[in-house]
Amino acid sequence: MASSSSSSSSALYRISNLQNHISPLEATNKLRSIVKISPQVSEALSNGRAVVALESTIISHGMPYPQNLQTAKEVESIVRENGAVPATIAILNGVPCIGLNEEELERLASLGKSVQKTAGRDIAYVVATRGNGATTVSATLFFASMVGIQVFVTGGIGGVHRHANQTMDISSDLTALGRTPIAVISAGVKSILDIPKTLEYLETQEVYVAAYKSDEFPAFFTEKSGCKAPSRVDSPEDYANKKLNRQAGILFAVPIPKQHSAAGNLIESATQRALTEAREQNVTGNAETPFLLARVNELTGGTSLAANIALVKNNALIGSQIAVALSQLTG
Ligand code: PSU
Ligand code: MN
Repeated sequence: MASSSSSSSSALYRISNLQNHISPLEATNKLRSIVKISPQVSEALSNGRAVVALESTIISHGMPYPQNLQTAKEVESIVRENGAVPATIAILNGVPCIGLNEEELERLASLGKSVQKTAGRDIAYVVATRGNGATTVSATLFFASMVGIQVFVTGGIGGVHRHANQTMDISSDLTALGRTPIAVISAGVKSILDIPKTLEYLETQEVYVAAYKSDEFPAFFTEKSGCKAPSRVDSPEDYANKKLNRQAGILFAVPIPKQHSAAGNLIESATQRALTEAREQNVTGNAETPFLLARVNELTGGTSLAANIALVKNNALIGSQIAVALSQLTG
């Protein structure tokens, strides 16, 4: 009893040290001093080689074990095959890690949802309590930008939830994108979210949004969302050139490969059902996205997971090409 209360008060002390009683700049420097960068990522960054950041919530909360581990490894291989260095980001025993080794990746994947889903606002808590944290897009952006990574690949970003006018549920991914000059490669935004409102919010946050080889913004499982993309890019080099002129966040939306978009309608109807169930079971807040992803996968008999894996790998391919094109322009 005594030891647990003293450990929780020392955890609180560490949080206040990280967050409240020192300036934001000091807090960032403190975090910087405890971040562990893998030797490969560190070497690439100091030599101006292409590095691609990868988030870890998609591993712990976005996919079941062992497909999550398999996908994480394959995504890293695709990045390497295309001339860039992968940097999967997570917090392990309170240490923010930029670049995981095989054992660390395995640990994260097998711990699954028992790892804390860590958005930007949760970083200090997870570090101070020496927890394991899987970083969402917002937290991954924070660490990637801290070490100077310019490109970040994921599956789908968080956005404005349906019924946000009642719940106010708007992912911090969007505000993080607005202030972090990193290119995020995603397959657009899932239809579990309100796509038109998400695009409006991205505009408010001054995020540059482009679709790859398409005039329409993609909806993750399907190539089209019914929303026009704010702009269009037709090659990684074209994109790299545009990126150089920007100081705010960038969302680069790559449509799912054709052969995997066929199941789009099936997945859409499962999504509608899962959304109704979430309402009925009162699933809200940061539990909503993982609930919907898992339920849609069950309802589609694994079809949505296969499509999810395919699009993440495709994003890794395009993202690596962008990272290489960028490093050639700047390096
Ligand atoms: N969308 C997906 N798969 C995911 C996520 C979103 O298709 O794994 C994860 C990402 O890590 C994203 C986070 O940053 O969910 C957003 O969560 P929230 O909606 O609670 O902000
Ligand atoms: Mn939310």
